[in-house]
Amino acid sequence: MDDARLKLAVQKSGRLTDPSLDLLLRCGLKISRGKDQLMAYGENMPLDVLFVRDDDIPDLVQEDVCDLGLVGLNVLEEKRLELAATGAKARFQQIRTLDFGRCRLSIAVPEGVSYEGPSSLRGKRIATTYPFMLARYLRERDVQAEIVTLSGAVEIAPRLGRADLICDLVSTGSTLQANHLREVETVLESYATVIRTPLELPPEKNEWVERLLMRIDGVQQVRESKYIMLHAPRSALAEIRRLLPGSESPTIIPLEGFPDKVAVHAVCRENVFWETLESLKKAGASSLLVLPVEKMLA
Ligand code: PRT
Ligand code: ZN
Repeated sequence: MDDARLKLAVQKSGRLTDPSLDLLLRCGLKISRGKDQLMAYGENMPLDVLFVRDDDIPDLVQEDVCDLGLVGLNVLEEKRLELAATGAKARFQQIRTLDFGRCRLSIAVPEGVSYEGPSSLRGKRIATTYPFMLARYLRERDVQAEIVTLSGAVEIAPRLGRADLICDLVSTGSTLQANHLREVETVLESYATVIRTPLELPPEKNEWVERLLMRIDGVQQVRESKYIMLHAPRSALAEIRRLLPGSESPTIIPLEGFPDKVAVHAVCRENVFWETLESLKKAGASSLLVLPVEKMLA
């Protein structure tokens, strides 16, 4: 491997793969990736992408095989606790929160089973693939229960008689519903993150890390941001500025032939909903136009 190039670990095939590659693409990275290849070469940045199982990403980064990794907070937290149990400390550093991979680690009970808070978990068998996080959750609530560690298919454990309830990742909730389970507690709110090696990198590599992070920030801001244009009576400007969601300093442009009117252009760092447009119109705005933002660099 070429040590002068950054190594970034990404999930090989799973829920984080497409959004991770999409993010890198939007950051301007061009990679050539053959099918089933473990590594892709960055053609226009000194950065290579390694495709691995998500569970391996924290170790690859803390063992300095990779400089950076994109991985779920759920995997990171579990790894941190697993290391802590052996007296070790996680060496990877979480440096960004990403806007995809959202899910929660939740406790769910079979439909029809009563639940009155964490004390209802006492003495129960709970199936999970996250034993360390579940153990911490129970410990913090002073609840003794049996943790049944599985490697997958947690949602069917109660039906198979292997557990009374489960602790698993949920996003839409449809898997729980299909398995007649009811979500009762959230153990962790999770999302994808960027992690990096604790090692100090040579200046050229570090510069690329900074550049990549700046682009990631830009991509994430842009996803939510909108460019809004409207006409407004000068007298309504204060109210209109107040209504523009998440915009700092709008540009005010005089309108030729209309001394009482101006054009307002602003970047809104939040989504602009129909309700906002309706409020703006009510405040006197007209000719409203909302455009997506393509790129942004602070
Ligand atoms: O092979 P590898 O180990 O790399 O993949 P994996 O099977 O461990 O992970 P994968 O691809 O399922 O998930 C990768 C990461 O995506 C997770 O670590 C989370 O950070 C994130 N993520 C986001 C999710 C979900 N949403 C999610 N819903 N991971 C898993 N699920 C599963 C959940 O376990 C359950 O089986 O989806 C099912 C529930 O989904 P809903 O939509 O029906 O609620
Ligand atoms: Zn995994």
